[in-house]
Amino acid sequence: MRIWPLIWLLAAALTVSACSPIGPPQAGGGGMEMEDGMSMDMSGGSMAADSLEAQTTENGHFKVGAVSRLDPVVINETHSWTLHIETADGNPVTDAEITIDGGMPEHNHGFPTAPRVTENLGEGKYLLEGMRFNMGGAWVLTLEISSGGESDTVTFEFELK
Ligand SMILES: [Cu+2]
Repeated sequence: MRIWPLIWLLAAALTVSACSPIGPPQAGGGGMEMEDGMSMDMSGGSMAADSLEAQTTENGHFKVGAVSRLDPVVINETHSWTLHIETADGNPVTDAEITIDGGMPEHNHGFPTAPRVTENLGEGKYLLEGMRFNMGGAWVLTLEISSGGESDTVTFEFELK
């Protein structure tokens, strides 16, 4: 019975690509992605690349902008963003260490990828690669930023609809 290993492989692949890589499987979470071009999400989801308003971090140390390089942002497409970081008084932060977190709090899952800053572009700009949204709905993107002995956090909330 040579077909069984294939079936197990397929089952494993479907499990891996299901809605919740981190939390438990969700019921009715808005759709599951099978693979590219086979999304079961009926609502899709998109937004303009510059939808996120610049924000001040929680403790006021930095001002942060985040703009997608894919316009519009659509689901199921891996893409990059440009981050822009300034001090509170408007000077570019050129030596920031940035870690990325986020996902869909309502669905209790994170990003389907592990986005991270891969390049310091100078003048306070940073390249964030590996962004991908696997369904429409409410997402958050959290940045933890360290520079000059200060560490601070900012969370962007947005919706792909
Ligand atoms: Cu979700």
